[in-house]
Amino acid sequence: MGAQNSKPVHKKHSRVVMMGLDFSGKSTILYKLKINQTVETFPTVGFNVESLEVAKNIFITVWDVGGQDKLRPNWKEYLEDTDVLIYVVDSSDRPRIVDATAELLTVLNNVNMAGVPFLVLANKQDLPNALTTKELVEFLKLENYDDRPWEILGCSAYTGEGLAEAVHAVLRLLRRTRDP
Ligand SMILES: Nc1nc2c(ncn2[C@@H]2O[C@H](COP(=O)(O)OP(=O)(O)OP(=O)(O)O)[C@@H](O)[C@H]2O)c(=O)[nH]1
Ligand SMILES: [Mg+2]
Repeated sequence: MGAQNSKPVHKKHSRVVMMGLDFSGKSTILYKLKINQTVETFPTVGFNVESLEVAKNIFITVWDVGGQDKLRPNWKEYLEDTDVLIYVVDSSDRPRIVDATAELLTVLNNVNMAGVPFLVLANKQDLPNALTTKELVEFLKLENYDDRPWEILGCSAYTGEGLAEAVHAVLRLLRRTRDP
């Protein structure tokens, strides 16, 4: 059962797409969630996909799509039927925040993404120069997205900090997706 005032997740298998610039830590996050280990990753060409049981009998299928600039034109192929977008940001990569902002806008403007809720993961919070979530709300212009639910959370795929909260946030957002 969901919490009071929120409907239960309506599907047993939900589709979650994880995007973000290359090197932001998407694959590291995916495998930390899946096997609870920090694995050595290589830049993803194409995608990784894993199914996770996030609550009893509630599964999400997470599509982790390679983020190198030459691969970003392919992102649109993954968006159909998406229930929640996870957008991963390298919080220490200040020079590329502008790119991260533009790419997020492109994804959310896609016709398949109308009203789809999203979670921004401000990854690499273990690094000393990491931007805070408050700063990222501003840089990513998140307040502009008043047409859908969204959340932002800090995390570190290295330490695992924030990842349990991230899963809870995805569950919350899934309860707020449009009715099928
Ligand atoms: N310090 C720190 N480094 C991290 C963290 N998460 C990932 N990394 C490192 O960041 C680099 C990129 O991680 P990946 O998971 O391969 O990044 P990606 O977003 O999947 O990249 P693409 O597949 O090219 O889109 C790797 O060297 C990771 O070890 C983190 O939380 N903290
Ligand atoms: Mg990857």
